Amino acid sequence: MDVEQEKRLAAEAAAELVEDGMTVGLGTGSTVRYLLPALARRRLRIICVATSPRTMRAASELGLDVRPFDILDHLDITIDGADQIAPDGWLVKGGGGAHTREKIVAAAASRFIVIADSRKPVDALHGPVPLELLEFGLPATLRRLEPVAVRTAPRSPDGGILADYHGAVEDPATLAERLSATPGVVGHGLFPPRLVASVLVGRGDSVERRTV
Ligand code: DER
Repeated sequence: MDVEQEKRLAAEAAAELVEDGMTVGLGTGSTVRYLLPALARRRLRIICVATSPRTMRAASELGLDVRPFDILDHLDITIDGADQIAPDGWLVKGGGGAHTREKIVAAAASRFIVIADSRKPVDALHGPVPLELLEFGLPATLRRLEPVAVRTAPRSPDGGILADYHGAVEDPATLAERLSATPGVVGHGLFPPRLVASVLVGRGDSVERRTV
């Protein structure tokens, strides 16, 4: 299995869904790194919004028109990777620490397209679930979230503390509700199926397309 080829195939298939004149949300991660050149090659008149400084830099260097996400209140399409993809469309995202922005950009789009290699589909979601936490009152928040570990990695693009919830994920909807309701949690990496339009998974030398 050539994982990089699978990422590239899924990303290139997603790039073909973008049409001239669209507004496009760009995710973050190594699969999106294949999306950006595929989009740039098509020389479309599109306006893009990036979910992280590294995506913004990479997209701008390729000549894509990247604008701050304060001039638009809606996107035609958002394309992003995922860490895990459950059969019912629940996702775990946030390995790259940009999940709070990614969820905002995914939710703002008419269509959210997930691109992934064949390692990402799972039978059932499992931890860790990425978290973004407010620094204020961090010890108290961590106590409420046990089992949880704070990452040593850099902070989120908005300066939040990155951590991971290491508990069971039997029922993603219940856990998502609990995490969203926990004071101090700014964002978490559980993305519900209602956000996802379709999933493009590279498998070998082809792309499996699944509508959620
Ligand atoms: O951090 C994120 O949410 C990324 O989108 C991640 O879920 C996928 O990263 P990858 O494309 O490098 O596997």
